[in-house]
Amino acid sequence: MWRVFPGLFRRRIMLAHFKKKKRFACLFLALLMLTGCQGSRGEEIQEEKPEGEIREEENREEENQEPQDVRLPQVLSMEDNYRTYYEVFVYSFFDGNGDGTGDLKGLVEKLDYINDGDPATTEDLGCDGIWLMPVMPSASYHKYDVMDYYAIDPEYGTMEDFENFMAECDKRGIKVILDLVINHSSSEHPWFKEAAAYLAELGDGEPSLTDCPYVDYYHFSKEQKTGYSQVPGSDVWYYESQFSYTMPDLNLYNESLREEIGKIVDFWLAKGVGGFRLDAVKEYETGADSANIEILSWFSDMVKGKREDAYLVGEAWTDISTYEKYYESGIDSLFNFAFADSEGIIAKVVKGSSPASGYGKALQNIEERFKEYNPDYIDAPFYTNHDMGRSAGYYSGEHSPSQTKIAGALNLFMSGNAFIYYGEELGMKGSGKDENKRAPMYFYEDKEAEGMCRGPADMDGIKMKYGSYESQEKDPYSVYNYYKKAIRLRGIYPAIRRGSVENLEQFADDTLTAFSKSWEDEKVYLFCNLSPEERVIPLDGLEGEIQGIAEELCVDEKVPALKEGTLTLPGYGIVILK
Ligand SMILES: [Ca+2]
Ligand SMILES: [Ca+2]
Ligand SMILES: [Ca+2]
Repeated sequence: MWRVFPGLFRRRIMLAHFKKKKRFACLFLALLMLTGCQGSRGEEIQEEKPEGEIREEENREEENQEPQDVRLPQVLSMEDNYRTYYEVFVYSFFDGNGDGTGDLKGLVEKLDYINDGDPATTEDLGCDGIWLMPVMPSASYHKYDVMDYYAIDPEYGTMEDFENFMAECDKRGIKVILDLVINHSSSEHPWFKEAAAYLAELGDGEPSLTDCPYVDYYHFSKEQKTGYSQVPGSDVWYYESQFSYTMPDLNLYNESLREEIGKIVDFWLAKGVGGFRLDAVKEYETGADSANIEILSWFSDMVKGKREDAYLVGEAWTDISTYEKYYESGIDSLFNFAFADSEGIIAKVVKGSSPASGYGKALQNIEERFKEYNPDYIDAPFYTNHDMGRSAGYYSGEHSPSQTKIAGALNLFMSGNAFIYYGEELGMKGSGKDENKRAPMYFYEDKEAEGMCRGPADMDGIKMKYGSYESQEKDPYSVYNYYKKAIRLRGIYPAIRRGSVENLEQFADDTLTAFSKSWEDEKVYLFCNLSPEERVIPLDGLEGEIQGIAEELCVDEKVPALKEGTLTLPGYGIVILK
């Protein structure tokens, strides 16, 4: 049977929510009175109803014994590997000691922004995972060239600061994965310095691994091959350095190095880290995918042997027909590049340069493809990262704010671990050189405000398109409040977070994508309108399957309606039917 009054249904849902959290209700109402009732529409019922009226409806609710469909976002056990990750560049996030550079103390100060640990509060984003970009000592500002795998870069703080950060994340149910860069080390790493000095001294002779075992930790050669640099002080020896001469490539087939990497993993797991993001896995052996798969297989088995629930995600920045094969290694996840960046599936369907119907189709298609290589794979969708231009710059014109929002949802409504790059939830800008993509987290308009970071030295001045967190937080229709609601919906519905997709081809067209997601006994139907115009959609064939509108995610005050089997969906609106 169709529900005639979706608005009423939504109110009931919110009341169910309200009843469940009676403990928090009084405090919440008091807070609302103090804050002038602002927030996202997710909480609108508590906001708009005077206390007396809520009581009245609550009683009616009890009489009716309506099913209580809606829950708070799930609090996951640390073992659970279907989360919402927030990618943090510590350098540009928040400065805890006033030197202008972000650090671990600053990050801890702003952890409540990411997750305050209370599922009943909605002042936080509600992410339950953090991908921490490299924090180990490094000669570069981005720290993707490690000088010591067992320490914290002094710019970011001390090991004690890190331990404190881990404890604070643990309190909040945030699983932390560490960026582990083992394709290469820094040319300042003692292993490399010792090996390079030994070879410079040796000249044209044959190196002895007894005299210097580190010679075999890297790829040294007397031949200057592509991607090789000259060993300092030697006119005989070269070393592989695919990214930069400051980043000598490690030889991941060396057994002693593998043992060392095992110790590094032990060290960080003992600190409470929940897993690793593996940098540049496609370059482990450049141009040799099967070797890379073999190395990943070794790494994955090694880590899982130490901790079964450790989560591993690899960065293989290439086309999907290549990185899907990397699932053969048994690694949990590979970043799903096909959906990311300015020319990925998400941006293309939002811009309209490819049909919206392709999104639902692609979701169903990737399941089949990835499963073929690893039935236990966990997708790792993301939309942008620190190597890509900020997504707010992908769209221009009057609909660009709506496009920026809905694209974020298309990432967050994908199954697996969805990743958000810091600041995307504010629609931050930044493109061109890498430094621009890593601008200071825009907490406040005032650049001099306490805790605001300076950002990378070579960064250009960046003109932001949307306001800072401080201003967006107050606007119910801001990019920030949209993202926050999308994250929350992801957390509430297991089918969204981990469900299997069935594309609903019969409803899809150039500007509409529709699909269902199922997980255990939950099935939700998502309709996404990727055009600025309202769409009227007869839901033929879904009679008996759908009770009504469970949730909406819309870009402005217009909300969807479902009446007598016909769905009305505002421009750039998403509806979740159940
Ligand atoms: Ca600092
Ligand atoms: Ca919360
Ligand atoms: Ca390599």
